[in-house]
Amino acid sequence: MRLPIAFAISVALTGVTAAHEFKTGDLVIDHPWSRTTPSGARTGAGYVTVTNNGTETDRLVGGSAEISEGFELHTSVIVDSVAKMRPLTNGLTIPAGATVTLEPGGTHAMLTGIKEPIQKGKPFAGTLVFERAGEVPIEFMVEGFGVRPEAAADAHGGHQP
Ligand SMILES: [Cu+2]
Repeated sequence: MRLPIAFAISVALTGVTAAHEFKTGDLVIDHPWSRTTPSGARTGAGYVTVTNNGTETDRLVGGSAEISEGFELHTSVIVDSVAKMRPLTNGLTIPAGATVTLEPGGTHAMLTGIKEPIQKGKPFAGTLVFERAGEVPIEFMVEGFGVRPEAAADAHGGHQP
């Protein structure tokens, strides 16, 4: 009786994904998420996957989060084997037919001036702003810091807003 169990799991996973996906025009915004921050932290980070199903390039140019004063797009670069952050002043290009992922250790949304620690299990509202698609309301889910192993390589701890 293995098949019915596998089927049930697959349905359950699909349900979770579908519940945390946002669409606007040709864009599919999948699983915006953030991580818990230690008390006293002034910055957090937002991650998301955006797929452009259209025929024209779009660009992620900004956004907001209800728990922070600022929202900046950053990319991480390695300089002399030290990870550093650089603002994406022209936004992030999302080519037609492409999927672009913001993730730990790479491009991310820096949430500056957070008003209280970001806590696991406490999702928060926000927006993403695209050049063509405009402003899209989303919700960030919050995962624990240990969820993703690559998180250890992320340089967020040393980042100053
Ligand atoms: Cu940053």
